[in-house]
Amino acid sequence: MDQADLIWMNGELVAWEDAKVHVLTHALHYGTGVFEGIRAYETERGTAIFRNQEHIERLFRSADLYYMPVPYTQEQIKAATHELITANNLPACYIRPLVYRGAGVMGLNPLDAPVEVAIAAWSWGAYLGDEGKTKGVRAKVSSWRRISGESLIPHAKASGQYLNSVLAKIESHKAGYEEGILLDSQGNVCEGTGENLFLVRDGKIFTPTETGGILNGINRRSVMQIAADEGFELIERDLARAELYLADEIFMTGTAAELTPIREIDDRPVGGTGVPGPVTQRLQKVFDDALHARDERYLAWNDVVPVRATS
Ligand code: PPE
Repeated sequence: MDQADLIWMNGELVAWEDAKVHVLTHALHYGTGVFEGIRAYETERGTAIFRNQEHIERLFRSADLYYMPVPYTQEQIKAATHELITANNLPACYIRPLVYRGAGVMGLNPLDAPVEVAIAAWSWGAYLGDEGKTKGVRAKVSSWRRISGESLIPHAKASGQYLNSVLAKIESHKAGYEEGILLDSQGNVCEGTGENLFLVRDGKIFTPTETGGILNGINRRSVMQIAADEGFELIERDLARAELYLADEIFMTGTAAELTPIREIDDRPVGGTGVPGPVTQRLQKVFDDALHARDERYLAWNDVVPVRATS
């Protein structure tokens, strides 16, 4: 990975190589952490963090769902993201806030373990490759089902829950695909290992509902807003696996992946040709403009860092 100079750890900026934890950190043993993935873009207004407030709100909600009181306010975390970007002089970056149970208590009751917070930032290119973003990726329906609300809290972005995504990602890579698509416990289409999923059929856009155990992505909601503003009909409903094969277009959204088309699903070229279709291309263009503060309609989504990065 592309290292930066400093990491924000419990209120201090420390050198990247000194941002360490004890091996008895509770989260390391039991997955008791929650995190966010946020991107900041180089824009004409300076470095702009995309929907920073919404990500910080979700971080706090995830922490609350797992009984972790965050020892900072949302305003302090937001100020920390600005401070970190400025201190590292990053014009564009991926930001990873992590709230976790630290060391001091062993066993499954973590309530007496300290809650710690770290925020790292580094530059991270196209998550599924540059070619993936333009031409689309090859995906495979995973044999692993997405975690369900019967055992965990799919709405939370919690560290331990990602073992589910890790299994699906490894399986898809070993089989020669770039991404795995997980069905939910009912067998309906759910999402990618780190992305929400949309499909287009006869000009209409479809995406799974929140009750199916998806992580309700911030980019999912952004693209839904853009689709509505662009006059597309968008329907949230359960989607059968076969609808992936019948789709004219399929794409995924996520902070890391941004908007990435799927060109092949289970070895079938999407829409017959595998070439990203017009709806995907239109949404990708407007979304990219929104990310880079180029679209007047969405400027409220761009949280501009007050100090400009110098090159
Ligand atoms: N589902 C999952 C399971 C998920 O991890 C993400 C984000 C999304 C949907 C999309 O959410 P949003 O980013 O709010 O639109 N995945 C993050 C982690 C990726 C990683 O490899 O780490 C991300 O994109 O930052």
